[in-house]
Amino acid sequence: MHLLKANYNFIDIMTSISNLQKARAAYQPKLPKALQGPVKAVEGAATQSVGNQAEIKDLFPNTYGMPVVEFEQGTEANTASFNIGVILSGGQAPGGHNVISGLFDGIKSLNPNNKLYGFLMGPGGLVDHKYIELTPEIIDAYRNTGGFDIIGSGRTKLEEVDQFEKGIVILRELGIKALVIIGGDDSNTNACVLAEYYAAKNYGVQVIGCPKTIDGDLKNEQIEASFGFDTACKTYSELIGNIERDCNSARKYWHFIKVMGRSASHIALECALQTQPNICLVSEEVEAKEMSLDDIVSYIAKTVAVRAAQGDNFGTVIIPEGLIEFIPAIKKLIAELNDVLATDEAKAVAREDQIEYVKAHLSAANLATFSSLPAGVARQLALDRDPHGNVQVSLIETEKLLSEMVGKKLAEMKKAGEYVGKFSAQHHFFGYEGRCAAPSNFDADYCYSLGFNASRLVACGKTGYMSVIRNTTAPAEQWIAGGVPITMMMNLEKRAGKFKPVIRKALVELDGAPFKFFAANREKWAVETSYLYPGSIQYWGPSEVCDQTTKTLQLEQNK
Ligand code: FBP
Repeated sequence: MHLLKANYNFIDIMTSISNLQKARAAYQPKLPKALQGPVKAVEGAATQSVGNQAEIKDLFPNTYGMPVVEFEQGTEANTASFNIGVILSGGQAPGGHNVISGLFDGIKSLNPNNKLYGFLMGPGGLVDHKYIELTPEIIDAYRNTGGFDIIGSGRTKLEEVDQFEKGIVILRELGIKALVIIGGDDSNTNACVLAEYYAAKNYGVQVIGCPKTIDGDLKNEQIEASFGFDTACKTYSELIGNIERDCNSARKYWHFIKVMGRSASHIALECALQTQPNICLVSEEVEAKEMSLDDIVSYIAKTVAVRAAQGDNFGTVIIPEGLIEFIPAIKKLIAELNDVLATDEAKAVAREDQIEYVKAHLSAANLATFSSLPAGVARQLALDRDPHGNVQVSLIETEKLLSEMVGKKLAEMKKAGEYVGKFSAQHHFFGYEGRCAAPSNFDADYCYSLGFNASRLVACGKTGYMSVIRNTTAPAEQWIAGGVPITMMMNLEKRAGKFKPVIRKALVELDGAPFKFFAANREKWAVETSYLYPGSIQYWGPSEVCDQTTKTLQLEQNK
């Protein structure tokens, strides 16, 4: 089997694999009927961006307004041979290997001489010319497995002309006709910029995106779900269910469980729907209700007190990773910090002096918020950003911050005679545990279809498109395959102090069916112990167990 070594060399070594892996390797992912043979591309009407139409049109003159494409069964299959490059970008998400194996099988079915090259460790591999050819042997070793280790991933932001020009050198050298970028909203925004640049320069290289992220926030009218969300949520929900059972057995701890999702609370909400905890915070609601940190703490403390009054000194709280950024006062602070940190003067300040620099440049109101935060949290907000400028919320221990504050609030309530009970907390953070899990049947099929479909978008000459599979609560045979222009998903947003074209992130909609279902049940779940134990992902067995989609998707599609 081929493994990626730390020095990025691929070597042949026979390693043993688990029995489950062996059995799973034989799984043949399902494809929509339209992709099972030759395809015909049916084009819809011209499209528009979701916002700032005039500005996005000006910025993307060559890739704006293109039609949505849907594939139907066609008659012609073979094409002249071509080569493809593929990049895995950003955080890992279950099913990435299946996107690549679907892409591989897709191009081979068009012409067996077609080749697939994988750029190593993310977009940086394209710029630095680090790649491997993905052979049938390598592909077979990674079918239906979790992880991105087939070629590795990275967060290099592709945005400079110099990077695009370095990229075209290696793309030409390898005879690559199209580049497939598998990534989240930021990476697909960059894919769109790259597609526009190569189109403007007439370089003859197409760029296609694939919607990835466990966070579930790359979705819209055309994209029903980003891949990996299904498996990651099922993995976290299994663990949360196990904790709930332990909690209900020992009856002595409150478990504070933070789950990933940098910005949107889709993961927290889906896990709540699967496990019915006592409390689940939803960042989007915190923002809409303009709740302060103290409001959130009081809300949790009151529930603890109500349960304690009935003799239940235990419970579970799910906390979305991005919560802190949605508390209005902190959101305002982060917006100003972004502007303060964006100047050349700020960039030149030595790291050890940055906190003082920031404090000296904040407005009085934001300085007060900044100073009220625990030092570690303030530091994370002010200093550590990823290459896309995002606050690294996975490093902020919100679960501990909240439980400490709840403990203090309960002590005050005890003094005031408003609480009688014991409060002892345990903390968990589920993020990395789920990002490389072996894909569920849904993600295995969905990802394979997304990759296979990308090969058809390339074959029909598309660039600046996202590979899209719809109707996903129906059996895979009935899924609808096609492509959507990435410009259609864009609007202007402020990033690092400047307005930039970006794909609009999908946050939890408070008037959407998943949140409404949760809101209608949460009071009961808070007081009663209504835990649900979803158990581990099953690959074989009754279809209602193995092929179930997320509750979010079911509720959104009214199933
Ligand atoms: P993507 O948006 O790139 O898919 O990554 C999502 C995510 O897993 C978030 O949930 C989390 O906040 C972040 O990545 C962690 O980043 P890192 O992998 O760099 O620690």
